[in-house]
Amino acid sequence: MTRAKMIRFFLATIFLILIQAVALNGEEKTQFLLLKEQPIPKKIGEPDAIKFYIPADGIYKITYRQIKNLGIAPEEIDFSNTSLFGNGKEYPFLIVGYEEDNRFDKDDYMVFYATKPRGTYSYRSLYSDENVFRLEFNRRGLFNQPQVYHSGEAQLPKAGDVLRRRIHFEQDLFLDRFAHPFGEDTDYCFYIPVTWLLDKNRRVLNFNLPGLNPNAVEQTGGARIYVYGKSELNMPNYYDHNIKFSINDHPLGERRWRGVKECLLENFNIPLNVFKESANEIVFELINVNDLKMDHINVDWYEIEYPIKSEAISNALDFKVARGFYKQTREISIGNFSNNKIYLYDIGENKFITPAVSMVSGRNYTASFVTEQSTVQEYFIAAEPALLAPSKIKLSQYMGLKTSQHAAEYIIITHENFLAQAERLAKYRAKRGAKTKVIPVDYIYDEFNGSNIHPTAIKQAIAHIYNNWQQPKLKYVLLIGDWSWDWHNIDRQANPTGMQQNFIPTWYVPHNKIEYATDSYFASVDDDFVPEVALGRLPVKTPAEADMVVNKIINYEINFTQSGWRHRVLLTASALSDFHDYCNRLASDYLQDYAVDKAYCNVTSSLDVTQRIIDACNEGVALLLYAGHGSRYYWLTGTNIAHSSEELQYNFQPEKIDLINNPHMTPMVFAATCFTNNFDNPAARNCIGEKFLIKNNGGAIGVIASSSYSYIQNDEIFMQEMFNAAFNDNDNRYMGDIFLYASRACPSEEAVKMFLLLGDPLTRHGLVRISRGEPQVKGSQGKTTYEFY
Ligand SMILES: [Ca+2]
Ligand SMILES: [Ca+2]
Ligand SMILES: [Ca+2]
Ligand SMILES: [Ca+2]
Repeated sequence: MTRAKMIRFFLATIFLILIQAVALNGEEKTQFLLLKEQPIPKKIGEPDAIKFYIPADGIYKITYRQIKNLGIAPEEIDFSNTSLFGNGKEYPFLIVGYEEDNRFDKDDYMVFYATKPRGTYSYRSLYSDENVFRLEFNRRGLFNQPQVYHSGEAQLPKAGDVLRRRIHFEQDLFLDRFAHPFGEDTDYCFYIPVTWLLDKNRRVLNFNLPGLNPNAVEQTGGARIYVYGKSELNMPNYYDHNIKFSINDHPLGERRWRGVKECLLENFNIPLNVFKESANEIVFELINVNDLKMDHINVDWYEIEYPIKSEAISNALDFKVARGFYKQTREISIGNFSNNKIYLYDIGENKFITPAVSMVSGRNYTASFVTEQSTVQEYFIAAEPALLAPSKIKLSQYMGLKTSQHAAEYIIITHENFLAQAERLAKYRAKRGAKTKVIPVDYIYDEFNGSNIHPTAIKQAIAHIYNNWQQPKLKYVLLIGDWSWDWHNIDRQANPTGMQQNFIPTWYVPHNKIEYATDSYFASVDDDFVPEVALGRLPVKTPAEADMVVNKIINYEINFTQSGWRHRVLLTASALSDFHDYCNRLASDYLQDYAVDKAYCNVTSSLDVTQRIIDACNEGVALLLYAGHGSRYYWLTGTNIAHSSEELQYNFQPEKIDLINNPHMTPMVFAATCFTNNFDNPAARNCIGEKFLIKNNGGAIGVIASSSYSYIQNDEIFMQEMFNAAFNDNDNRYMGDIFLYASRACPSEEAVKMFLLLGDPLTRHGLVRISRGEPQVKGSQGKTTYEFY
């Protein structure tokens, strides 16, 4: 290909991908960039954009030094060929001090308006407290085009007392995953519960309304209240939820509804004299219908709209012009600024306006501009001292993930904290012939989601790689990093130190009024949950944990020649004959050529199954199956369903794994029970699956189990397919092969979604038939001559 041809080809590819990206998203709230112009193709490895991490709504200032610190010379940026993106759209930006000399030099700075993330249901995003705005290179944008609306000597009528603002009150003080709307980005972080329990049926929140203007033209204020019904009565003729709302003893209205469902109350006719500038009270009170006293509602957020004075509050003001002010050209003046560098942004029109600034007295400035709008317009104005700084500024590097020029059959998607470990594992795999690529997850967000964290970006990246990269086709995906459903670290009882647990997101699907984590979402390259690639996760939280697991994975394969343990299979079950029968069936159907050890609980026997698991692991076993009752913290290997902590100690708990010492003889663990792989629980204490995997030189090499509630029938079918894959099909040499086979063969969609592989899918499983004699691998201990490909 000639250079010109290559460029044309490259352009066409990028264009197609972008078209596809837009088309795929259809009507969804897409974060893909809507382009006005064809971008110039980017070079791999070059800085692609500057990323600004935005924690709050406001006008931001970026200094020369902040950009220089990234290793970029601000003087050399061609601002006529850059553009600012955020929230899936383009934003205007100014470079103050650019006009005089066409250079961004030392005392110059960049100014733009940006907003924090908002979810569909709340003002918070489920995945991040920060939004990312990107200054993208090689793309013409809305640079330095402020509209001067002020004539300076305009003899226009002055608009007084027509400004209003809205404050959104939302604090995420507790989690309630049993009562929230299902779907993408749903909010289960609530403000306060209102319930008959513990006399919490009347709850009061206080709020202030700074700048309240009692002399406003419009003598009303408004309120929006969003609550969520949690309880259900299931009684005919009764509503599940009955609540009334008031502000400062003024009733706002009542709401009655049924079901675990949201309810929005809106009232924009609240007399202005109800409100005070400070110490207002909003009251949420349950109504006692027929003395039932059974109702539980969670308050998510409320908003107050109120008239304000034409004065900045601490040098900034978000405001809109009142409805009664349509179609009149008037001058608006906002006073009380302590600095004359004032920036005014028109939110609806997405543009900066240059206001006229006049000094009232020594350090008191007023900014004026003209409105001639026919609809309500919202603005944000701020003077220099109130300009905000991003929480972080980073460079985005272009890796070319969306092109088709790479190839990998095995990719590791890692959080940047574990990059060194990911690269070490990838190097080991590559040495054995696997075409491998490490992708820091931020690169995926950069190229697929405008740099914002979202699981959909990971799914789209995997699908793109599967469909468009060169041969060999993608088959194995490893995610390195834990995730917790408590992104905001609210539940400090579960996670007292507040340690970070959110590295690589998972996907949530509803089940019995709660949600559970599924990674099959990522492994399916189309819209269903049936995987096309074998995907596993290492749910590690620290580089030390990542080191521990990566070392274990490598050492396990290097030490394969220690062979006796590889014939052994341990089947364990809790005290119910159904489980015993089922294990016996698996043994007779699949395990004729293996040394099978069975340890079943029985009410009449004193067999210590917990101890048998520990002993068998210490002696060496290639596969451990548990079938029975269980939770994240126990397999029910004691004789009764035990719930007190004393009874539980006879069961197999995560801490029992500390008693296992089995370096290089680490089994695969299959669990046909609930919650063994409930890795996304925010509790600092790891679940059984995590504990088995994250253990130095021992424990398990991989755990295939459910992240949530599961059912005996589904579990049985899934396990049967796992055994089919492991024992009947010689092509399934890797853990991921077994997991992928079972996930594709299992007819229960729910089981496919719930079962997760905690481990590296490209880890060779240890199982070897007795009849085959010694393991069919070349080399000797400590040598690295095995051929996995
Ligand atoms: Ca300059
Ligand atoms: Ca909330
Ligand atoms: Ca699929
Ligand atoms: Ca975890």
